Amino acid sequence: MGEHIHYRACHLCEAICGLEIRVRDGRIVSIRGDEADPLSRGHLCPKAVALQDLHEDPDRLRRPQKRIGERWVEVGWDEALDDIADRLAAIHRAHGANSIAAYLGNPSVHNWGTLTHSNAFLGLLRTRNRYSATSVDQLPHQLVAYWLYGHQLLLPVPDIDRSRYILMFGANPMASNGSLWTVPDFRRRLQALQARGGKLVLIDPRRTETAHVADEHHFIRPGADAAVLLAMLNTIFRDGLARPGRLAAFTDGLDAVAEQVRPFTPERAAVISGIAAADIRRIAHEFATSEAAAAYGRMGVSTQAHGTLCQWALAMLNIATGNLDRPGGMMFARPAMDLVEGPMSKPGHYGAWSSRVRGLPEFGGELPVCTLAEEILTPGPGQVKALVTIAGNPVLSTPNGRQLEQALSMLEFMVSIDYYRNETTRFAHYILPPTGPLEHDHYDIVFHHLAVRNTARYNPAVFPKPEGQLHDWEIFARLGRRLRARLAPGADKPLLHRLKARVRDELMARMPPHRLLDLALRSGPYGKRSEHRLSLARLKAAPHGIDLGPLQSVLPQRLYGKDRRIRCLNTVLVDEITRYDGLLAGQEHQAPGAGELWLIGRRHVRSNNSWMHNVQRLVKGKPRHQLLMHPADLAARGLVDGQRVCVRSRVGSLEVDVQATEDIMPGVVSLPHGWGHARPGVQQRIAQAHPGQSVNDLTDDRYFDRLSGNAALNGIAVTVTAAMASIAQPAADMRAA
Ligand SMILES: Nc1nc2c(c(=O)[nH]1)N[C@H]1C(S)=C(S)[C@@H](COP(=O)(O)OP(=O)(O)OC[C@H]3O[C@@H](n4cnc5c(=O)[nH]c(N)nc54)[C@H](O)[C@@H]3O)O[C@H]1N2
Ligand SMILES: Nc1nc2c(c(=O)[nH]1)N[C@H]1C(S)=C(S)[C@@H](COP(=O)(O)OP(=O)(O)OC[C@H]3O[C@@H](n4cnc5c(=O)[nH]c(N)nc54)[C@H](O)[C@@H]3O)O[C@H]1N2
Ligand code: SF4
Ligand SMILES: [Mo]
Repeated sequence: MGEHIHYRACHLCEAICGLEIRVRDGRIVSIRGDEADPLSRGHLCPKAVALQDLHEDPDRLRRPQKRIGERWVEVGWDEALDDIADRLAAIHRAHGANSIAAYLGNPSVHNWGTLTHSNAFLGLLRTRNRYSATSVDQLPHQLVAYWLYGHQLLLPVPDIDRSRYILMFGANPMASNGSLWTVPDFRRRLQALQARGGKLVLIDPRRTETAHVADEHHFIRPGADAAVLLAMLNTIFRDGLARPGRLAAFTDGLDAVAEQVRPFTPERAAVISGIAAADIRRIAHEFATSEAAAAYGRMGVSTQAHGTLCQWALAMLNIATGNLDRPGGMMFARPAMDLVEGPMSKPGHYGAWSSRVRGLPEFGGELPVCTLAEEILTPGPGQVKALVTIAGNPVLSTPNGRQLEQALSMLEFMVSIDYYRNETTRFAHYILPPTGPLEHDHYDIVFHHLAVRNTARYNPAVFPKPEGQLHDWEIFARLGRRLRARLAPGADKPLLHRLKARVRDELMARMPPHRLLDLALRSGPYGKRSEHRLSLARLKAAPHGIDLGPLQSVLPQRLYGKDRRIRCLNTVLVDEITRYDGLLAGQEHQAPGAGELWLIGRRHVRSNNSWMHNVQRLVKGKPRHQLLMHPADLAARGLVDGQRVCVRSRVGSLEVDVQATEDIMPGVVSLPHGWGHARPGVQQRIAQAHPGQSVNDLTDDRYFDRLSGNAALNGIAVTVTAAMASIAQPAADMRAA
C-alpha cells in the first residue's frame, strides 16, 4: 500500500501516449501525461483518465458468464472452458471447419496478449470464415501495401516532424489522434510544421476539428476522391513534375501509371467532386514542388466505394514525386519488435479463396465482414453455425447491424471474449472476460510500426491480477489446449508431427507475451547485434520508453520479397482504373437520387468506437450523436434545427435529433458510429442512459469496395424527413388551441 507512481503507455487508441498513473492505497488518484515519453512527450487526451473508470466499472465483467435463455449466471473457468470446447468440437465435427466463424475487434490489436496467443487458438479451427474490424477500416491500405511493397504491414506514415506539406484526405486526427499514423500530440507537431513555413491541406466533406487547424480545407462530395487523386496524379505527369529520384532504381511500372491516369482530367474530377479544377491543379503543383511532402488518407478514403483505388492513387502521388521513404515525406517506421522481418511475419495473400455466398475475395486469411450475416443466414454446406468474437462489437460497428442481430440470434453456439455484455456479446452463450487493461503488462506490438519516431516501451501491470481471473492470452491458451484434445487435428499425420504440435502448443501456453517480446527484441533490429542491445531487461529499466531516433530511409532493403522492388501496377488495378473511367464517362458514379442525401460518419475525442460510453466523465455534457445537416438542406425539407427526424436508407431507418451546421457540405449529413445502446440485454448502465442511434442500422452490407471487400461506410444514400413524433406534436398543439 502507500503511494506509487506507475508509468504506462495508453492502449486505447493508436497514439500510444505515455501516462503517469498515481496510485494510493490501491486506488488511482491521478492520470497525467508522461513528459519523459520520447514519443508522446506528455500528451494525453480525455480518454486516458477514463482508464480509471474502466478499471473500477461495476458493469465490467470479472467472471465467466453463461446464458440460459434470457438469464445470465456466473460459472467457473474450468466448467465454462470445458463446455465451450465440447460444443465447438461437436459443431466442427457435425458441420465442418468452416461452420465456425471468428470475428476480431479493434482492441485485439491494442492488446498484446491477444496478438501473441489468439492465432494458435484460431488456427485450430481451420476455418475460412475469419473476420475482423480490418474490413470496416483499413483493408484497402493493407491490400495496396501488399501489392506495392510486398507486405501488408509496410504502411508508410507522414514524417510530420520534418515535413513541409501534408495533403490529407478523409482523416480527422484532431478527434482520432491519428490513425495508421501514430502521432501523439498531432496539434503541437502541426504547429511546429506551420512555424517552419509548412502547410496542411485537407479534403473532407465536413469542416472538421482538423479543418479548423489546417491551412486550407476543401469540401468534397463523398466517394469522389478517386477522381480528384487520379487527376492530381495526371497533372503531375503531364506537367513534367514526376521526379521519383532514387526510388526509380527499384520501382517498376511508373510510366505505365502515367499512361493509365491520362483520361482523368481536373475538369472531370471537378464535376463529380465539387472541387474546382484550378484548385486540383494548384494543389498538385504545390505538392509536387514542395521539398518534403506527404499525401495521406484515412477512414474517409478507405471505407468508401473506391477505397483501394484511393489508397493506390495516394501511394502513387508519393512515389511519383519521390516523397516515399524521404525525410519529411511518407516514411516507414522500424520497430524494435518487427512484424515485417521477424519470424512472426505474415506478408499477406489475396483471393486464395472466396466467400461462399457472395464470392468476395479473402485477404491475408480473412473475409470481408460485410458478408458475415449472410454467411450465417444462408443455408447450405459451409453455412456458419457458431461464432467466436474477440474484443469486438460488430452489431454496432459493421454495416446493416440489424441484419447481423437477426443472424446472431440464429446461431447454434456463440462465445465472446470481452469484458462487457454489449450489443453483440449479449447474443453469446458464454462471455469470457479477460483481466482489465491495467491488470496486465503492456508493450505495443502494432503501433510502433506506424509511429512518427522509433521508440520502444514496456510497462508492467499497474495492479496485480485479481484472484480467479485470466489474461486474454491465458484464455486462448487454455481454450486451445482443450480444443486440440477434442479435435485431434492432424490425427492422420505421423506421431512425430502430432507430438511436435503438442509441444509447440504447450510451449505457447506457458510462454507469456513478455517472454516472446524478450526473444523478439534480442533478435530484432535494435537487438544483440546493434548498439542498443535491447532486451526486456533494458526496457524494464527504462519505464518511460527508449528513444531509437527519427525515422530513417529503409528502402529498398525493407521491401518484402526476393527482388525488393516496388510494383506500381497489376492487372487487377488496371481493370479497376478502366472500370472507374467507364463509371465517370457513363455518369454512373454513385450520386444520390432526387431528394436524397449522402450519409457520412464522424468521431469525437471523448468517444472510442462503441465501447467507452459507459464512462460518465466521457459521455456527460451536451449530447453529440445528432445528425449534422446543412441549413439549406433543412430548409428544403421544411425542417428546423433541433427537430426529431427520420433517416432512411435501403436497409433501415432510425430517428434522431438534427443539428443545423454550416460546417457540413450541402447534400451531406453526418452521424457518428458506436452509439445505439438502447437494446435489450445490454449491461452498461451509463451507456444505456445516453443511448444514441447506431449509424450502422443505416449503412449497407451490399455497398463495399469491390477490390478489397471493405465496407463502404461513407456515402450512403439516405432520405431525411420529419419524424412521426415531431409531426404529431404540432397537431396536438392545434387541438389544444
Ligand atoms: N459507420 C461506421 N462504422 C464503423 C466505423 C466508422 O467510422 N463508421 N469505424 C470502424 C472502425 S475503424 C473500427 S476499428 C470498428 C470497431 O469495431 P469493433 O472492433 O467491432 O468494436 P469496438 O467498439 O472497438 O468494440 C470493442 C469491444 O472490445 C472489448 N474490449 C476492449 N478491450 C478489450 C481487451 O483487452 N480484451 C477483450 N477481450 N475485449 C476488449 C470492449 O469491451 C468492446 O466490447 O468500427 C468500425 N465501424
Ligand atoms: N476519439 C477517438 N479516437 C479514435 C477512435 C474513436 O472512435 N474515437 N477510433 C480509432 C479508430 S479504430 C480509427 S480507425 C481511427 C480513425 O481515424 P480517422 O480516419 O482520422 O478518423 P475519422 O473521424 O474516421 O475521419 C474520417 C474523416 O473522413 C471524412 N469523410 C467521410 N467520407 C469521406 C469521403 O468520401 N471523402 C473524404 N475525403 N473524406 C470523407 C469524415 O468527414 C471524417 O472527417 O481513429 C481512432 N481514434
Ligand atoms: S490520445 Fe489515445 S493513446 Fe493518447 S491518451 Fe488519448 S486515448 Fe490514450
Ligand atoms: Mo479503426
